[in-house]
Formats: sequence, C-alpha cells, structure tokens
Amino acid sequence: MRFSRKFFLLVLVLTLAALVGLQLTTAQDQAPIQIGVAVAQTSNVALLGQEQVIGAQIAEAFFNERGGVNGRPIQLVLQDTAGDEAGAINAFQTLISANVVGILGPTLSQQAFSADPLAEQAGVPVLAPSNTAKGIPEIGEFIARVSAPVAVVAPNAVAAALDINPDIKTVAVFYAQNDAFATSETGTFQETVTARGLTLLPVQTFQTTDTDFSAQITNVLPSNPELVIISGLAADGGNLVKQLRELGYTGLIIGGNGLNTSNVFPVCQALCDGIIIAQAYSYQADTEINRAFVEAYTAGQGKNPPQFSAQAFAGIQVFVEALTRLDNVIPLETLDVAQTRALLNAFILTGRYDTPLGTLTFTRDGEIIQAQFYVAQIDMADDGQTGQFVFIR
Ligand code: 1QQ
Repeated sequence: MRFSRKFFLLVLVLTLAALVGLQLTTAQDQAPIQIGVAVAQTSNVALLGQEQVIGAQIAEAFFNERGGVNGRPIQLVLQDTAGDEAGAINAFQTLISANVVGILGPTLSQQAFSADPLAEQAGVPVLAPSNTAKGIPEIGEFIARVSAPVAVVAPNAVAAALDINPDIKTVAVFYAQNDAFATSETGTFQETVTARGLTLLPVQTFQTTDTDFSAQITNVLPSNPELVIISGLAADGGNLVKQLRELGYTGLIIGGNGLNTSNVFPVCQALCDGIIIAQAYSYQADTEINRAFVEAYTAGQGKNPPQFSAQAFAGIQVFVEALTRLDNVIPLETLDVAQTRALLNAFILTGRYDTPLGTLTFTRDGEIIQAQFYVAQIDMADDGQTGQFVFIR
C-alpha cells in the first residue's frame, strides 16, 4: 500500500502536535520532585539551622524559576531536626518514608553520625550542608558533603591571627567535649598551633549546654595567652567570648565554625567585636552564580549571605543539577524511587558544579573538593547590636 504525500504530512503533523502536547502537559502536570531538608529549625542549634533553611528555600525558588529539573519543579520537604541526635534520627526517618529523592542535612556532625547511617541503609543520598568533622563522608556510600572539613578550613584562621599579631606566642584552646564537630575542630586547631611553634596552654573543655565558663577562663588567663581559640556552637561560644572579655582578656579570639553566624551578635553583643572566623564562602566571590545568589539573598534578607546559607544553596544546586543529568540519560519518570536514589547518588558524585562556593567536585567517597577559603572578622557597630563579617583573607 502506498501512502499519499498529503497523508504522510498529516500523520507527521499530528504526531508532532501530540508530542508537543505531551511535552506541555508533562512540564506542567508532573508532580514536583521532592528533596528532603533536615536541619535545626528549633533549639539552640537553630541559630545555625535558620540560615540553612533560608539558603535552601532561595535555591528552591531560584532553580524552579530556571525550569527545575528539565521542566519539572523541585519541592523541598522541610523536617526540623532540633539540636540533638534523636531529633535528627526522627527527621531522617520521616523523610526516608516520605520517598524524598535525597536529603540535605543535618545541621551538626554530632547529629550526622547518628542519622546518616539510616539514610545509608535506606540508600538515600545525603548532602551534608554543614558537617565538617573528620569522618563524615566515610559514614557510607550515600553520604557526601558540600561543607569543607575543619581540617582544611580552620588552619586559615590561625594564619590570619598571626598576620594581625605576629608576636603571638601562647595560645589557649577551649572546646565543647560533648560535640563531635568541636572535638574534631579543636584537634585541627591544636595541631596547627603546635606546628607553628606556638605554646599551647592546658586545653580547656566545656559542654555546649554550659553558660558559665569562669572556671575554665581563670585556669588559663593568668598565663597571659595572646590568642584564644574556641570550638563550640553559637550560644555557648558567644557566651564564652563575652565572659573572656568581661574577665579582662584583651588578645585575639578565633571562633570556630560553630560561631560562624550573625546570630552570635545578640549573645556577645559589642564583645563579639574582632572574632576571627575561617570561611568556606565569601559573598564577594566574583562568579555569575554567586552574583545571582547574592542578589536573590539580599533581596529577601537585606544583608549579604552567610556561609551556612550559601552551603545549603549549593547542596540543593547539586541535587538539581545531578537530577537533570540523570534525567537526560534515563528519564526520571521511568524509574522507581529506589532506582532514582541510587542513580542520583552516582550522578552527584561524578558531577562538577559551579556554585556560590566555587566549582565543586567530589571524591568517590563523597568528600568535597573545593578550591577557595577565606577568613572574616566580626566588626560590631557602636550600638553593640548590629555587626558584620569583614573579609580579611
Ligand atoms: C558541624 C559544624 C557545625 C558547627 C555547623 C553548624 O561544622 O557540626 O560539623
């Protein structure tokens, strides 16, 4: 049987129309791809987690405006971890059962060591937005981080302190011994101090729940340290800074990653002034994606974005771009959730991402490879209420 030319054209047009129609309906009608976000929205750790929610939500709007995953929107499923391990475990369990394709979280390394094994067991890719302790990617094949480890970030703060005061000889170190991140970070700080030939005073420990640090402070202040280094979280760390100044310490202070938020300002107020904090992000980084992120963040928040928001944004970006690459090879609608999670993990680890943190790749283990680090110093206004992070390195 021979088809007329006209008939052939008609079939072609109808087929194309059907395809276009299909495309239009799929782009609009497909359910959004759900990505879990498990960070601290309540408790003391919310001082850090709040900034992560903001960064993730900016990413959700930002990437959906740009077409989401090949036309299909993403949707964040937020689950509060609060500040402890039990909260993180609950949040992870809820998200795993809700069939999210992956999880951004939790806020603390201390929580990650408890909650990440659940995701590992369920085969759910996790991107750690702020888990900087040693050993996080090693938790399992499904665990990667967009937060550079303390081992590479923290030494930059010591270098910056020595630039400001080359006469530093004696160093006092304080750390929260009930927190995995603080324990890991102080290890790096202590090694750096010793490697630079400085004298380390007897190390002082506290708990993240402590509010009175006078005993530890009076243990070391008589030895006249020229530098104090604190590894704790925002509330305890801020209070420790405040009490150090009130008890007469006038030298330089390095705060670790747990103090890396303007949410310490209400805690130590004017006495926050001068705290040196290493950074895995700078709002000044001059790349297209960072300029776009800074614009989106400042439009909503009226200030420059902090590291924890940028890392959360980068984590969602990695999910979106890895999902897009996966969908280009195997359409997501042909995969079940277990297949999607497993393939997504493989695509995450093999991608290259131009994020506000710079260009990121991962080792096969899920460790982040990031090129650029910075150091900022807190500059408090005279009113003691407002302040900013000034980049010094
Ligand atoms: C960790 C951290 C925290 C201070 C981030 C909020 O780096 O727990 O690993």
